Amino acid sequence: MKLYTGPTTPFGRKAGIVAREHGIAVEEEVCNPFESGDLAGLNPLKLIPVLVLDDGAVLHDSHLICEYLDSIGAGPTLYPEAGRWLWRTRMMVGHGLADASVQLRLQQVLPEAEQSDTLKARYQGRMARAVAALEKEADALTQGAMRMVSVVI
Ligand SMILES: N[C@@H](CCC(=O)N[C@@H](CS)C(=O)NCC(=O)O)C(=O)O
Repeated sequence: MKLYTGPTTPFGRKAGIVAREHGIAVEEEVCNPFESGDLAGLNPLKLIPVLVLDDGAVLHDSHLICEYLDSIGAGPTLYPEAGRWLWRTRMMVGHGLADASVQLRLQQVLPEAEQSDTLKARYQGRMARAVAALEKEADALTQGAMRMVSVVI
């Protein structure tokens, strides 16, 4: 199977980690979502990561890709039942942190006249609150069996 990903995407990185944790061979195809026209044919949202299975089926969004890889992987699941609503909520804080950092960077690379100070401040505030919240619980979240929350943060 082939994972369309990029050198700086936190979402593609997450999918690659899950594949490696489970010993699943995945060919990585580096793709720039801002340039590659082919990507829209695989994912109408034109976002990476995208996973193309050996039978040609296409999965997109890192949440779905990670759960799929976990479901076919060998070894312990990264989605254990114990405490799942709590740790999955914290995982979403980590995901939102990554998303805000991507959005902030997208603002910063726009021509200056097109950048929004309001949006940049909103993303920076979200990131600061997410880091502070995760920092408080970092030890508890990363102790014991490896779970997706550790992969994300
Ligand atoms: N919810 C999606 C987010 C994917 C996403 O935002 N990917 C970024 C790269 S980090 C992208 O492809 N951006 C292209 C764009 O914004 O046009 C996921 O978790 O896979």
